Amino acid sequence: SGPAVQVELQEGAGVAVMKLKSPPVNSLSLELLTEFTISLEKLENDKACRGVILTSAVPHIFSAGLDITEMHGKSPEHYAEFWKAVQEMWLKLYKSSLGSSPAGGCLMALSCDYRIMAENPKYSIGLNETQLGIVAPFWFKDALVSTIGHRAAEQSLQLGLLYPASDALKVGLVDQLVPEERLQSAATQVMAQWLATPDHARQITKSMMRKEVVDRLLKHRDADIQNFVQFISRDSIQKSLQMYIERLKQRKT
Ligand code: CO8
Repeated sequence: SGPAVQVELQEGAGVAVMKLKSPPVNSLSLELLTEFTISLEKLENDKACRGVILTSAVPHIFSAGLDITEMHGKSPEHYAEFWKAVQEMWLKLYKSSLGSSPAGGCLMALSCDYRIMAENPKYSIGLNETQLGIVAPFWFKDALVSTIGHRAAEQSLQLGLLYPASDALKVGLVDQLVPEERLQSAATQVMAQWLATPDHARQITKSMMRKEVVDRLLKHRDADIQNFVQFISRDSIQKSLQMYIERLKQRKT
């Protein structure tokens, strides 16, 4: 099937483009998460790379979020392993010293420095966990609050809102809307602006801004895994997920 994360490093510009390529919907499986984290780590250690643009190689979609099948009908050991990989990916991306400009998606997008979304009312972004009968963990919540503020986050999380592009811009969940065919060029433009700031000053500032949120997960990492495994293993939660998966399949005509 080939790599699910394509990486192209533009040496001259010092910018790498990472593309998720796991059709049909780039759902974040254990395998994809692991591959993503390793690829990002490589770029972090590459002196030639100063910024990352995160996007998708699958048309019309950035990512469907976590792979629901990794959270359904599996063993507690599997849930723990999966959740650890989700934490790992988030910590790597959220703390990344590299600048990033993704094109949509939410969990990963919230970890980036700047979000550009395709201007299409059919596309939406949000943390919709409650719609699945599950609860976004505190560090997802923290990242959302940091981005759109407490009041909007409260509403967004309780209702599990998926914002269409124009609403996402209004609430501040994304920074810019562009026609789909201009995503790449817009990302390159924004990246140039971010990279015009001296790296060390930008990196220290970013780390200062994000430190509290990162430290909170680092401090409670194991408890967070236990919590996830316990929660996701409940019969009632497994039933909710089962129903959601069935509804997804029925949606097809
Ligand atoms: N995981 C696994 N499989 C998925 C997912 C997913 N997230 N999303 C879609 N699929 C599957 C579909 O079931 C379908 O499978 P099949 O072909 O076997 O029927 C296939 O991918 C294609 O999907 P669609 O036909 O629906 O494709 P469309 O292009 O019509 O729509 C969408 C794409 C809009 C992305 C749509 O698939 C969708 O809405 N998916 C659900 C997205 C979602 O709700 N994600 C949230 C996941 S939960 C999460 O990320 C955070 C959990 C935090 C943990 C909480 C702690 C307890």
